[in-house]
Amino acid sequence: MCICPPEPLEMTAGSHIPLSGFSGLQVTMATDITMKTPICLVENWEEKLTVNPKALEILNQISQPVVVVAIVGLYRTGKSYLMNRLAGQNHGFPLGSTVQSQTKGIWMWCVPHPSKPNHTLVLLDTEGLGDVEKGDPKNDSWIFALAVLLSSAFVYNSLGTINHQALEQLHYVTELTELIRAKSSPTSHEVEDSTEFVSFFPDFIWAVRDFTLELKLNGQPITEDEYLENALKLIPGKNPRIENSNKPRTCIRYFFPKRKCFVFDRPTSDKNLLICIEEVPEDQLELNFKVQSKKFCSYIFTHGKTKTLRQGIIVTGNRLGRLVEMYVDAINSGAVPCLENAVTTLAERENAAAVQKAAEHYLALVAQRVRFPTDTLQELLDLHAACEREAIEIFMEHSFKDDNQKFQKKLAETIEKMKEEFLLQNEEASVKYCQAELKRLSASLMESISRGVFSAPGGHRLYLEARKKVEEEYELVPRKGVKATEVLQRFLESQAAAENSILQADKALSDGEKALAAEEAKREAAEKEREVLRQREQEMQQKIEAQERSFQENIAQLKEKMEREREDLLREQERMLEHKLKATEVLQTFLQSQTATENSILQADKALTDAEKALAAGEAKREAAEKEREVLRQREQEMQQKMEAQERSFQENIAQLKEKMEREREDLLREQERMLEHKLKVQKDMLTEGFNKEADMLHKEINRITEDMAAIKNQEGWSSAILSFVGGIFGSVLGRLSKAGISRLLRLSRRIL
Ligand SMILES: Nc1nc2c(ncn2[C@@H]2O[C@H](COP(=O)(O)OP(=O)(O)OP(=O)(O)O)[C@@H](O)[C@H]2O)c(=O)[nH]1
Ligand SMILES: [Mg+2]
Repeated sequence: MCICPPEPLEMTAGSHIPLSGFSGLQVTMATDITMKTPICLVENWEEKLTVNPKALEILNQISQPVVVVAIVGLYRTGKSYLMNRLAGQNHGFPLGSTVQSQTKGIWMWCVPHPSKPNHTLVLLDTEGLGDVEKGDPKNDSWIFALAVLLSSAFVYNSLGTINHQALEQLHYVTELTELIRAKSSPTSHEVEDSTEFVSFFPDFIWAVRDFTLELKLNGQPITEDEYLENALKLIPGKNPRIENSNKPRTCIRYFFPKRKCFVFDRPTSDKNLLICIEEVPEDQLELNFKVQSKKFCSYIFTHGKTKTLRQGIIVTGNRLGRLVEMYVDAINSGAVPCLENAVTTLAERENAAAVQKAAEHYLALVAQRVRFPTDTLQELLDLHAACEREAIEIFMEHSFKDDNQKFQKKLAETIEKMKEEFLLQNEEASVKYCQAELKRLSASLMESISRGVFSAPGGHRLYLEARKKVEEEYELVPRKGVKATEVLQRFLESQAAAENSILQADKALSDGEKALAAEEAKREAAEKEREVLRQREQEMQQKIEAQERSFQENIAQLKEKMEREREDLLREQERMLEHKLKATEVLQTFLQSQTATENSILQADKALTDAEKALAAGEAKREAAEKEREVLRQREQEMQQKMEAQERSFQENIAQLKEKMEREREDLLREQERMLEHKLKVQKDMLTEGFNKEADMLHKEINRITEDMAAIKNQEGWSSAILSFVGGIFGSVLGRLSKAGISRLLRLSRRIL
C-alpha cells in the first residue's frame, strides 16, 4: 500500500480549528470530512447528466482547499483500481471483473490529503470512454471535459503503449475548444480564448498500464517523461491523415504545459488473480507494479496542486460543489460551460455571504463590547471603527472578484445603517438614564416647591441654592452619556416658570433686583442653550470624521487586497506568456524540421537541375521565413489585445471609483453646507444678543468650513490621492507586464529572425 488508510473511515464533520489571518478573533471552520466509501457525484442516466445532491452535501461541508485528481480513459483499463490505490485502499471504487463497463458517470471520494495539512484530496473516477454499449459519443466528450474542468491533476489512463491508436483515442482533447469556454464575451477569438485555458487547466499525467516494452530510444535509455514527449512530437508531412494524427499531439502540448508519464507493469501475471484484483493481498502483487504505483502515488501527493481558478482563486470543497452544479447545468441546457461565468457566479454568491458574515460579526462585536450609554460620542465612534475594521477584514478574507467593489460598498452601507442604529440607542439610553438621575436628585427640590417652601421672603435665593445643588450633584453622576447637557437643559427650561413665580413672590427683593435677576436667568438659559448647540456641532464634526475614517479604512484594506491580487495576476500573466512563447518555439522547431525534410526531398529529386534546386530551396526558405514572421506578428497582436483589455478594465475600475467618490464628495459638501448654515444662524443670533466675542469665534469657524468646502469642491484633496494610488496599482501591473513581455518577445524574435 502506498499510504496508510485514512482513519477514522467515517464521515465526520465539524472539528474546529482557529483560522489564522484575522486579527484577534477566533474563527472556526468545519474540517476533516472523511468518506468511508466513494459516492456518485455526477450521474449519467440514459445519457443525461445529473448532480447527486448527497455528494453536494458532502462537498458543502468541506471548507478546506482541495487537490482534485481525475482519471479518464478507455473503459475496462484499470482506472478504478489505480484510484483505489491513491486512496490507500483495495476496495472503494467498484471494479467488476467482466467486460461490461463498471463505473457510470463520475464518482467521488474525499479523503484527508496524506501530505498537505488542512487539504482534502478529492478523487474523481470517471466512466470509461468508448463503451460500445453506449449510444451517444457526445456523452463521453462531456465526461472528459468535466474531468478537465474539475481536476487539478488529470490522469489519462491507457493500456499497452503510447502509439498512434492511443493518441487517436485521445481525440477528446481536440474537442475541448468546442466544449469549454474561458471567456463569456462572444466576441473573444477562439484561439485567444483557448490560450486562456492554460492558466486553469490541470497538470496532465499519462498512466500507461501493462507496459511491456523497454524504455529505450535509438539504443539509449530514456525516462518515462521522455517517452511521452517523444510520442507527442509532431509528425512531419502535410497529408490529412498526418495532420489528423498531429492534432491530439498539438492539443496536449498546447493545453497541458505541465506533463508527466508513468508506466506500469501488470499488477499480476496470474490471470485468475487479475480477475479478482481487489482481493489480492499486497504481497502477491508484482514487485515492479508495487514500486511503480508507489512512485505514481507519491508524485500525485507531492506535486498535485491545489485546484485554483483564474487569478489564484483557491477551490475549496464547497466551491467545487458549486462548480459541478454550474457546469452540469450549462451542459444540460445545451450551453458550453464557461469558466468566466462560473467564477462570476461563484463570486456573487460568496461575496453576498461575505457581506452577511462581516455584518453579523460587526453587530456581534459591538453588542459584546458596548455598554450604553457611552460616556462620549467619540467613545462609541472609536469602538465602531475598531469593530468595522475587523468586519472589513472578514469581508476581504471571504470575498473575491468584487468587481467595482459592489459588495464592499454594500457592506459599508449596511454597517453605516447599523452604526446609526447604535448611535440612536446610545442617545435613548443616555436620555433615559439622565432623566431618571435628575428625577432622583431633584425630588426634594420639587417637593419644596410644591410645599411652598420658597414662597417666603428670600425664597428666590433659597430656590437658586437648592437648584444649584441639584446641578452640582448631577454633574458628579458618572457616565451620563451624550444627552447629559441636553437633558439638564430641558429640566432647567421646565423650571423657568416656577422660578419666575418664586422670584415675583419674593418680598425681600426690590423691583430693580427682580428685573436684574430675571435678566440673569435669561442670560444663563441662553448660555446653556448655546452649550447644547456647541456640543451638537462637535458631535456632527466627530460623525463626519468617523465617516471619513471608515472610508479610509475601506480604501486601505482594498489597497492591500488589490496588491495581493496584482501579484497573482502578474504571476498568471507571466505563466500564460511563458506558455505562448513555448508554443511559438514548438511551432518554430516543427517548421524548421519540415524545411529540412523538404530540402532532402528536393536534393534527391533527379528531375530537377542544380539551378532549379537552388531556386526551389531559396523559395522554400523565403516561405518559411514569411511563416515565422506571421506567427510572431500574431503573437504580438495577441499580446497587444490582452494589454488593451487590461487597460480597459483598469479604466472601468477607475471610472466607477471616481463616480462613487463624486457621490460621497457631494454628500460631504451638503453636510458642510448644513453646518455652515446653522453656524451663520447662531452667529446672527449672537450678534443680535450682543455676544460679540462668541460671534467672532464663530466667524473663524465659518471661515474654516468655507475653506474646507472650497478644497472639497476643488477635488484636489483625498479623492485624487486615492485615485492616484489605485492608478498606481494598475499602472504598475501594465508597466511590469508589458516590459517583461516585450523584452521576451524581442529576445525570441531575434532568435527566430
Ligand atoms: N491487465 C490489467 N488489468 C487490470 C489492471 N488493473 C485492473 N485490471 C483488471 O481490469 C478490471 C477492471 O478494472 P477497473 O479498475 O474496474 O477498470 P476501469 O477502467 O475502472 O473500468 P470501467 O469503470 O468499466 O471503465 C479489473 O477487474 C481487473 O481484472 C491492470 O493494471 N492491468
Ligand atoms: Mg471504473
